[in-house]
Amino acid sequence: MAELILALDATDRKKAREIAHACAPHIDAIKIGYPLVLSCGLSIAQELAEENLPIIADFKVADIPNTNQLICERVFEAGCSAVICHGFVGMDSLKACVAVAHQHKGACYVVAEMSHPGGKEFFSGGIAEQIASNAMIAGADGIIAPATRPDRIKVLRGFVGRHKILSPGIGTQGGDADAVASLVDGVIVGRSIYDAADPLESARTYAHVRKVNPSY
Ligand code: NUP
Repeated sequence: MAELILALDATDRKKAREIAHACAPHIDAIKIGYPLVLSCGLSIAQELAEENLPIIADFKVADIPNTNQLICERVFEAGCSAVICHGFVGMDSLKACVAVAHQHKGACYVVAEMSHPGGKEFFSGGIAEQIASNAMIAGADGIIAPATRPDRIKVLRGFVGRHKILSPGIGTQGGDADAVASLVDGVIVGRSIYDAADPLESARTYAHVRKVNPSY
């Protein structure tokens, strides 16, 4: 079954909290990132945790190992249960994120290939495969792979086995939830829910992915 993960990139605290609260019964996790955290501060994680849902910090951490460690420590101290980091910075940087995540009994997901059109420029020619493979060697809990390219999800699945694949790019970016739900462990939806006239109703229309059985 694929989890439905709300990418809460709203930049207004009140609006973000209202959307999270309204959508909570239909989603499995809330993903926060720079738009919301730079608007409201990292303390928003604790506020959103009141919905009793895991909070995934999408900071695409991509620095030297020491800085990665410091960033991830702040993320987990703030109450997040997972962090998303980049893999292209190298195994040592990746391992620093995984170590902090696991010290806090949290999870670390690694961006293997990005969902936007420009994601094909550098995450290509075997690079995404290498990142996915390194993510597994580093002990990461899974990868991020593009819902805009289901064929690529299938390829990357071969490198991560039963580890989790979380997949953004649904709706506004053109990806089809129904085309990827059986291929992944988590479907990430942002604007199509939080920018909808009725976010609750939109979350409901995606909630069926939570009942789809895996085909891998
Ligand atoms: O490859 C990626 N694509 C992507 O869209 C990796 C990501 N982490 N994301 C994030 O997923 C992006 O930053 C945003 O928070 C969410 C997708 O949002 P939307 O396009 O559904 O609004």
